[in-house]
Amino acid sequence: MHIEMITTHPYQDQNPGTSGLRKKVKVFQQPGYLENFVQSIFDSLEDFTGKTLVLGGDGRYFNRAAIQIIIKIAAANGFGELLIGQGGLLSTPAASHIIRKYQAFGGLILSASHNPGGSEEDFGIKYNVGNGGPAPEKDTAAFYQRSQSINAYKTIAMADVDLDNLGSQQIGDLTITIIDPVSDYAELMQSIFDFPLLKQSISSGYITLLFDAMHAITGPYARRILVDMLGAPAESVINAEPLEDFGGHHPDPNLAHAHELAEVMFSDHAPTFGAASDGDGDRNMITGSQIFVTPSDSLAIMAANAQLIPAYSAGLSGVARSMPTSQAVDRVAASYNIPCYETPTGWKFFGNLLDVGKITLCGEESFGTGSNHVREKDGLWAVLFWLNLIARRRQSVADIVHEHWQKFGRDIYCRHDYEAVETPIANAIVEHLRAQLPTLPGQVFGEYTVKFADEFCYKDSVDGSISRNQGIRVGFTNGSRIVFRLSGTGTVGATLRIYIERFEPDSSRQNQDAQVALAELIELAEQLCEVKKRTGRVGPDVMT
Ligand code: G16
Repeated sequence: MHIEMITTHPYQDQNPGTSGLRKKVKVFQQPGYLENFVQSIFDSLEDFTGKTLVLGGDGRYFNRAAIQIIIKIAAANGFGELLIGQGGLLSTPAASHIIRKYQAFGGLILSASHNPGGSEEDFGIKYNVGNGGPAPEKDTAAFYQRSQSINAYKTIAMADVDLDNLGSQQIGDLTITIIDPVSDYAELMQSIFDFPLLKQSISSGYITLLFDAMHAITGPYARRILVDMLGAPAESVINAEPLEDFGGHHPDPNLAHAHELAEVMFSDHAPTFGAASDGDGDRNMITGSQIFVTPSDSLAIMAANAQLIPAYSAGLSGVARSMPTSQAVDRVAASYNIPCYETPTGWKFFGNLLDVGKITLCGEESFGTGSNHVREKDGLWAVLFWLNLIARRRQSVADIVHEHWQKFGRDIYCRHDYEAVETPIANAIVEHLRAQLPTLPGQVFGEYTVKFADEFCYKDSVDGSISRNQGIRVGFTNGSRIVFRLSGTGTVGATLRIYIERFEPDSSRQNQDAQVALAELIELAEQLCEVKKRTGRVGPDVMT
């Protein structure tokens, strides 16, 4: 194996965001761009010679080409084995599981998640560490720092690897194994949930379902698990073929983008249960006949019912949510007397808590829920969790949600996104908010009195690391909150996210439309941040 050193020059923009490096495909196609970033990762890691690297992606445009480039760089850098999903495919949760199961050194996952794909759209790459989870901030900071001074990367001259046939081949000291991307993951799901009960509930017609794979990675996983293993009719999985451009759509599981599913679920022929997942299979949207379950409520309901699922029957050690996620799960934790942790946005912040067993379940408002079974959020796991719940409780999704609200109260919640805002304007909005923080406490706005106003700073209770500037919070004396933060996953300009919530204990007032119930707070959010005024927009681009 002849190692070549290729001279390169640094790119200034390789600072990973909330979840890896995400850019337009054209940016990644620049000479040496992907190569630099991968070499920067390897240069920042230690002691991997002869060890195993997991490699796969969501199948979007540039996935296959990127995998061939990475294989050669990994070979030149001394990895001993590459485990690659057949066709270059691996969902993010499956990659996390495979890293853990085969005790790999780490993995590279190629995805820009829910962002659109295609030659003019987005691509992404992230490194996951040996626990199967996203690299922590100290690692991503090291990757970025290395990328700023890199002047050469290592590669080898070799023919492209056949990604489509299962099996192993030897290139010098490197073993390359093409693995079935689904089977290990399907086996894991079978070990967590009550598959015989699910099979029976589906075959008896008690549960009917519709899963929208959005032409992204979960198609093959959903077909194997829901159709082949659990016996759901083939037409229960729609848009199941992974496509390089996701059929021209955003593979983003929300009511706006998963509209085909949404139309059915709110029609008079809706099945019992409907769900969708995103580009790389880690997000989930849960719906029932005539009802959409917010991700924050979904997390709380899962926590409240976890003992009905075989893998969690002994109860939960604790739960966690990202800061902007609603406080619904906090109420469940308080009533079960288990700890509830509040972390910054980004799945990587759950890793330590899961590793030391402080939490069993965790989730985010951004359509992510997961548990200690892997170190990523997991779309199909959430789907199976809900199916198992429906089968055990013998209740509709709507009844499960309404009963939960009656018992714990409802945290009425919404998120407004202003996308592709010019970066200087977005930064000025944040500065404007920051400037108000000292004077907001005590101020009264209608029925809302500000209790606290701050910028969220997180101290990891396991390793003591501190993450500052994780979003601006304005909390009110009645428990309501408005949170402002800039997204770390966009590729154009800046996305301002505004998260709004209000607690409603009165069951006669819990069935209100969220936008209506939160109208006063939405208005107040504009008063505080002036996003409409400063951008000239009339409203948010996306409301979830
Ligand atoms: C990623 C992260 C999540 C985060 C989400 C939104 O999800 O893994 O932890 O909540 O981005 O982040 P932001 O608000 O910064 O855009 P995914 O599904 O895009 O990988």
